Amino acid sequence: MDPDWLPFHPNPSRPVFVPPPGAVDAHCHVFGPAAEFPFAAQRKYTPCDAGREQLFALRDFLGFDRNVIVQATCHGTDNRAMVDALRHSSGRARGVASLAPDVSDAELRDMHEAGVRGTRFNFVRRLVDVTPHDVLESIAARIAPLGWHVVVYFEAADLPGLLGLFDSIPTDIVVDHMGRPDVGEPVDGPGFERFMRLMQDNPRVWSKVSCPERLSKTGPPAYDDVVPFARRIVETFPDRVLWGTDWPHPNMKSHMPDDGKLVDYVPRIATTPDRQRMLLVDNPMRLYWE
Ligand code: 0GY
Repeated sequence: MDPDWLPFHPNPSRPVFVPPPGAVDAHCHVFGPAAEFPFAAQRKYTPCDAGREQLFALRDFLGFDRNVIVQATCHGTDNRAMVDALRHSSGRARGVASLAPDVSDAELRDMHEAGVRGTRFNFVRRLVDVTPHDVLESIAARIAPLGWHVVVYFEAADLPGLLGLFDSIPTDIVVDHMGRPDVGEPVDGPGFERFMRLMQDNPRVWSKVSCPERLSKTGPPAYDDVVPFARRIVETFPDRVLWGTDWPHPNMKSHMPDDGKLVDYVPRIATTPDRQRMLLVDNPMRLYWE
């Protein structure tokens, strides 16, 4: 574990907000345990262990029914820890894999059978080395026939350079953490407008309205400055939004969020029972379980 690594919250509070029945935590990870599932040689960080039992216990404690487990970069393209978690979830978890360009059809079929429904393209340079766009296009073409989608993670400043790639992707595209807006700028400023336009122009683009803890400058537990951004997306595109805890919160250096408080953030961005049900149940079920 890196010397400055912050382990996940050992004792999160019980949320006041009760998620609707069938709620899905649509962005979370497993790390190892390293003794069973070693981290990748090319990783940019070495986290604490955070295995499937701990994830499933948190799911139950927070009042959620299901998880979408996203392959974390510390495991590279070795998806075994994530797939193992899916196989032990009794059908209550789906996965998003990181794929090497030479992944075989048999490996893709195995992953599909375990519950993988997407691949992640990561453009955040502190997390991964650059992969050429033509390689990513060929991976997108491989997973499209399986009915999978592409999850993308990028910094707001990099969006203009990615638009051509996004246009070429034949599947749904799910953007992590609202494209990481600078929440010090106005919600109707040019940076966030560019992201809103991406969703407006391309009906296949979805957004996770997760991770206020990563974006906030005003800080925990309320993350007030992120609320207008997330609420704007939820209200404009209610059927293309997802939410997740991001447990076990890789690379949080300023503080470790209390997962219960993160759940209490949900009704502030999805302010009616209808919107909450779409965000937490209908949308993730359509994308990952249908
Ligand atoms: C997140 C965010 C981060 C890390 C990863 O796969 C990862 O390592 O996604 C980050 O450091 O911003 O969504 O978990």
